[in-house]
Amino acid sequence: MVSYDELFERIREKAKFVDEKLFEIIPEKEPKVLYEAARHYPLAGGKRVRPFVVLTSTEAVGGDWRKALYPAVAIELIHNYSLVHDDIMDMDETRRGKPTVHRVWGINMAILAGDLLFSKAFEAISRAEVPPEKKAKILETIVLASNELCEGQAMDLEFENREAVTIEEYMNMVSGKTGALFEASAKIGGIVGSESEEYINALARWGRNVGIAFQIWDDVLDLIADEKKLGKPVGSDIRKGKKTLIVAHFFENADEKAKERFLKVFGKYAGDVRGSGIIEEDVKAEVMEAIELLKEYGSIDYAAKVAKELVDKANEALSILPESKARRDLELLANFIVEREY
Ligand code: GRG
Repeated sequence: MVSYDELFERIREKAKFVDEKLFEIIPEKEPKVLYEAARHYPLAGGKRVRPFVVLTSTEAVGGDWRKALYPAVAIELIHNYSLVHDDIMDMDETRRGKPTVHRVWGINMAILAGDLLFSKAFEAISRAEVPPEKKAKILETIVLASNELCEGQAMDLEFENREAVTIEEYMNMVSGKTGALFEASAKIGGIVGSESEEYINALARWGRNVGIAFQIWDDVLDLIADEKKLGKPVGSDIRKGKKTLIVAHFFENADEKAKERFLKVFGKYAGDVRGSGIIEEDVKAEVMEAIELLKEYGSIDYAAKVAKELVDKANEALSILPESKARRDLELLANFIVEREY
């Protein structure tokens, strides 16, 4: 197995430059409560993968990554904004190992902190040291990705009211919810560093496929990963009734009896079972049975295969770019996404 340590080191190195500009855009300022809430997730951590994709894409087309710093910050701000609002919609308790923004500051302030992060993204773009034509293209890319993010999120919310979704519906949802911002990250890096539409399109294709693979692999890990490495109980998506590619495949292939057995568990333990009279060990056993059903129909293997194929497709798109350390880093990152165990 390849060692990814050097790649992680480069992500951490670039993150320092990103964070310098990120906290310049969202400083400590009055009204204190608003800025504290807005700075909460950026301060709590995060891998800064999307900014790394922006900067490395600029390098991969022969550009100067420093010129891409403000656009990279804009992408991270949009990402953090979407997390704040997503956590409100899901009423999630923790994010990046800390209590969610709405839990600390209340829903109204969390909505506002999210709005601030969104508008700050456009302030970051306005500061980008690129010619006006490039700035216009960056702006268009961010706006179109934000539209798609909303559409993907809306589809995901709507899935909650359904018993099942098709593979096609899932792929459309995830393409917007996770693929669009990864595509925008790589594309914007390309715009900053190059005039070549061919290069920019290749990077965009890479980003979209990697983003989708990232989400699918996340869903696979929820079912197969080591609980300690993952930091959450195995099968938490089954407890919540999350419509993943795995579940979509199962519903398209399982017989009625198997579906019935699966539905007895799926989505039935969304909340904390403590104090409800339900025994955690029993829930665990039921969830394991549901996972066995998914295995029986090859649904987990199917999703893992789709994620790996998307990564291959992504890296193939990069083959038109000149060979470089930056291109290699993008390929490595894509490979890591479907090899990680957490
Ligand atoms: C942008 C206008 C606009 C609206 C947003 C709320 C919403 C609409 C969309 C939700 C999108 C969402 C939460 C997608 C999930 C993305 C995802 C895979 C998050 C986890 O990303 P990581 O692992 O997280 O990169 P870190 O913490 O490392 O940054």
